[in-house]
Amino acid sequence: MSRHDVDKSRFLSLVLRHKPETIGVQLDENGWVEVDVLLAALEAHGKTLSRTDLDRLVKENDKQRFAFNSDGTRIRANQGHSVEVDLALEAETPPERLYHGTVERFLGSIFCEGLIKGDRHHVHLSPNLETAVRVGQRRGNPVVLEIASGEMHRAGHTFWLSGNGVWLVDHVPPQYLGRLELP
Ligand code: HQG
Repeated sequence: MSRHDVDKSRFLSLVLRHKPETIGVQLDENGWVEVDVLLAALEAHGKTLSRTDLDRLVKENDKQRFAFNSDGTRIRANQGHSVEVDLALEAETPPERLYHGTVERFLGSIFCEGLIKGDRHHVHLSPNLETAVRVGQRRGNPVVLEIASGEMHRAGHTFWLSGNGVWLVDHVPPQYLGRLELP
């Protein structure tokens, strides 16, 4: 993906997850916005994007952050919102183990109160180690925590799977967390 596309993709994340008001659009209760409305608003705010550009950004996004509805008339972010939306995700049974990438300086607090969602709607968990390492690396030297997700699920915690393969939960209590030694 080109540098320009990364910038455009970041701006799209800002609009579709956090601040739709920056370009004066509104997300519906499930996070969708009409593509035509979005493109017109982008243009009106000096951020012109063609439909072809948008299709490419959605298709090539490294983490599949965005999705069109079935007939391609609406678009939303797959997850990661800070604005109130109901993604209407189905609860699902997670694999036995999931992973969370973080950094050393948060561990004291994490092992005390568990993983908390902070500004996001959910705690984000990765299906594999490699992804968790990448998530942790955004903040420094990565530390990966292994989550006993099977056990947690059997104990009654709800898990959702986002449209782009990120597992979501409300909270991970510390007893389900273990630090994984990275090679
Ligand atoms: C930490 C990106 C102290 C947590 C990524 C993390 C992911 C605690 C930070 C997605 C804590 C929150 C999500 C506690 C959790 N005490 N620190 N009790 N509980 N933390 O960005 O999981 O590019 O909100 O370890 O790739 O890092 O947005 O969550 O370090 O998929 O698509 O608090 O965001 O994807 O940070 O990242 P974040 P995250 P996108």
